[in-house]
This record gives sequence, structure tokens and C-alpha cells, in this order.
Amino acid sequence: MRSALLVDPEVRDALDAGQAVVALESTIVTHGMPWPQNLETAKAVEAAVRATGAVPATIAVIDGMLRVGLDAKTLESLAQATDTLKLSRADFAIALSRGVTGSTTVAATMIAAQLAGIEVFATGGIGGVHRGAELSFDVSADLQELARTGVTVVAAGPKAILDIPKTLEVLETLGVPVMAYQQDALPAFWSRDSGLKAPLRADSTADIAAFLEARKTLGIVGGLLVANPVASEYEIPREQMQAHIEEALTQAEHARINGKNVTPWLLARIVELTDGRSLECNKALIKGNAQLAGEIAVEIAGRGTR
Ligand code: PSU
Ligand code: MN
Repeated sequence: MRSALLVDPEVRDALDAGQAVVALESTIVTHGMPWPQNLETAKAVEAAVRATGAVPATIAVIDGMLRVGLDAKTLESLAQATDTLKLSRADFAIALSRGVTGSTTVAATMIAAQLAGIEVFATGGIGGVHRGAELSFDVSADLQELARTGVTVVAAGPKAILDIPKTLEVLETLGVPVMAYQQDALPAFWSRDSGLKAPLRADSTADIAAFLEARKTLGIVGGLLVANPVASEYEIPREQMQAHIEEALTQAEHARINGKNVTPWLLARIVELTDGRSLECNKALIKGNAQLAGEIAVEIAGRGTR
């Protein structure tokens, strides 16, 4: 394993010096957005992290090598590739054992971040309990990972294509703290308000860092979900999204989309149904999350308790 992990020198130096580093996932690049917006967004997200003073580390498996921090050329070829595996906990190792390329979901990115010693991670939205899960049993492995792996994940809430009340229930059962950032409502990806109150609220990065320290004192392990609402000018209110989401879900059912293909298929269909507006919103929310994750990482590094 040791020889299959390659940490970018800039990331390695920052970690060794106790400086702020933010992990970024790559499934959003390979399966979450179309070319070339995926590459543009991946670059903008790295820049958003840098603007806070933190070092970005985009994570992926490239030809069997787990890379933590990607150079520009590698990021570009990943964004253009069409046959990349979408890796989660269950199949993460296959990309290494077979020497192939795979992008990391929230679950796999958390595992890699912890392996590399990175405590903060930014994504768009986490996976969760799918609508109709009482029949399909489709519950994202992201939720289990949040329960067991000690990485703070900054996301715009669970994706609105999911059953959000059920997702919150499972997170509570698994003991995952969910904090909305600077508001009471849990955001729902494209929308700032899911209609549900978040279990916890954080008003500053100091609030979040203090919570993490207190949890460490209690000996509680596991992740933290920081739910950061998208900037108002890019949001698509819940009432407007609802019809598009329902249409996409019905079409997915007719097309018999299942397993790993469900989330990418729905996201792509919703971009079409919203005439690209959902993509603009998705780009904005992940940049906002990258910025907040950078600020949290800087706060943690400044306290010197990592
Ligand atoms: N956030 C986005 N777009 C995405 C994802 C997150 O804005 O495509 C990805 C993440 O990698 C997440 C995955 O882990 O969707 C969830 O997939 P599933 O529902 O199959 O577990
Ligand atoms: Mn699934």
C-alpha cells in the first residue's frame, strides 16, 4: 500500500509543517459534471481553497496509484476521461490492485484524506438515502463513512434528489453531527432551505474547530458534516426544483437506472431540465464549500491542535 500512495510534494510539505490542507474529491469531475465545466470547476475550486491560505489536494486513483494532490495535466486528462471507475469504500482497492484509474466519491475521498492526514474536505453534496429506499435499499456508502472516518466534510447538504428526512434520520442513528453554517435550516444542495431544521448550527469557523476539539476530548471518533448553503444569487428555490427532480426520478425509473449510475444520471438529467441552471448552481456551491473548508482548515491549523 505504501508504494501505491503518492502525496504531492506541496501537500506533503504543508502537512509536515502543520499547515492547512483541504481534500477535494474527483467523482464530481468524472461523473458529476460535463466536460469542460468539470475541469473549469475543479480548477476554480482549487483556487478557492488557495485564496484562504490552505493547500488543495484533489484525490483520485491514477493508473493504480492513489494520488493526493494532482498536477494540472493529470487533472485535465481525468476530466476528459470517459471510462473512469467511480470508487467508494467497497471497490476503492480494485483500482489499485488492477492498476486502473478511478475517481473518489465522498466515502473514498474521506478514506484517502485520513490516510494522508488531511482533516478537512470539500465537496458539492453528500450521497444519502434515496427516495424509495424502503424498496430499493439504495443508501449511499457516504453515510457510513461519515460515521467512521474522522474527516470534516463541507457540503451544501444532502443532494435534493434524495429523501432528506430519511437521510437525516440515518445520520442521527450513525452518530454523525450535522451543522448548518450560519443558519438554522438544513440546506438542500441547489436550495438554501430544505424545509427541515438542521440538528446543529455553527456560526463561525472557531465554533466548528471548538466542537471538533470538544469531541476529541470525549473520545468520539467519526466525521462531521458542515452543511453550507449556496450563495443566494445562484440558488434555485426548493419549490422550483421539486418538479424537475420528480420528472428526473420518474424518467430514471423508466430507464431502469440503478446502483452507482443513479446519482450521475439524475444530476445530468436535471442540468438538461433546468437549461443548465442547476449546473451553474452546482459550480457556485462547490466553490463556496471549498472556501469555507479552507477557512476551517486554516482555523484548525492556527490552533495548533491537529
Ligand atoms: N457532489 C456533487 N456532485 C457529485 C457528487 C457530489 O456536487 O457528483 C458525488 C460524490 O462523489 C458523492 C456521490 O459521494 O456523488 C454520491 O454517489 P452515490 O449516491 O452513488 O453514493
Ligand atoms: Mn447508491
